[in-house]
Amino acid sequence: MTLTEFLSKEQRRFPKSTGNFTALFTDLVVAAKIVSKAVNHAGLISILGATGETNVQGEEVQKLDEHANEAFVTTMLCGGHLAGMASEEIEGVITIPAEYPKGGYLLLFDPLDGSSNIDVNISVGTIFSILKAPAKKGAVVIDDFLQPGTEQVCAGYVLYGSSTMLVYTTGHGVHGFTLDPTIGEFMLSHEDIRIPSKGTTYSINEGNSRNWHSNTADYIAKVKEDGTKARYVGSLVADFHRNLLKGGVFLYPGDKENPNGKLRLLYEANPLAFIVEAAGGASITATNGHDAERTLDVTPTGLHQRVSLIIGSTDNVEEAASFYNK
Ligand code: P6P
Repeated sequence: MTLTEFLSKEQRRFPKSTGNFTALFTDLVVAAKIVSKAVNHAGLISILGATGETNVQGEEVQKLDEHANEAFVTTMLCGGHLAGMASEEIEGVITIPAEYPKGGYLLLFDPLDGSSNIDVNISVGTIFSILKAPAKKGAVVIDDFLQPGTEQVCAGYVLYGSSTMLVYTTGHGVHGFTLDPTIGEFMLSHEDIRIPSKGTTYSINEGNSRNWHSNTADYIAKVKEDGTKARYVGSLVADFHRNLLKGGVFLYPGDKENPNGKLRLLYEANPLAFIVEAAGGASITATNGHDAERTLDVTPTGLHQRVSLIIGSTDNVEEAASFYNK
């Protein structure tokens, strides 16, 4: 079954649906295919390497970052389904120009997460989140995007790896599609993904251990004692996807140097938390290094705010939470 057929089938489950979401998602898939082609050909069309500029995060912008951001912004701008967008690469909100119709959704995305891995051919990904736009006149403002993760209507990611996969949920199951480049269609390959309740893998950057709070250090000592395997790609979508399919827990906790960790709430933590809960898993955010809180319940205060993230199989996340709530 193609993704197009799957979307039509899903839409028929909701008789009152207008087709706007399906059309929006179809535009998103076009952007994903454009980025997939660029990522898979990067080495050949010499767009590898950095542009020499830095983005709003102060990170070196890779040419592919720019290309991916452009692909999503230009593909999504004129479809008439969005009231606005927010991208990791852009400081403020991306408003819809007057010449285009506006729609009722907000799209937030990290166009190419893990881009520092591009030049060494390690998997990278796009992460996206879709919210309902507040019913109001006039251009959207940052506050319109500051909705808790429970408000998401859709979340997903594209993994540009040995194959290109798109995984998404609208809260009714998590479904994975693999791109068949010979026909340019995403084909249903993983219907109704369920994350194992307990995994035997943990993912964390041990290089940060000198800055860990004692609760993180104690939890990691425990998982090591239990013989849990360490797997860390350093590319969020790749680490998350492996744990989603095989079970396990990923941690990017806050520490003494970076109290809120590194990952972004609105377009990294929230979409992945929405996906993992829809697949039967769990996601917490240990604010100020302890007091574990459900990621989706965090009240956002900024478009690019960082949060600590502990996400994956329910049993593993619950065990981690017990260390953070001590
Ligand atoms: P570190 C990549 O830059 C990224 O944003 C995520 O994809 C990844 O999980 C994390 O940062 C890796 O960070 O500090 O371990 O290199």
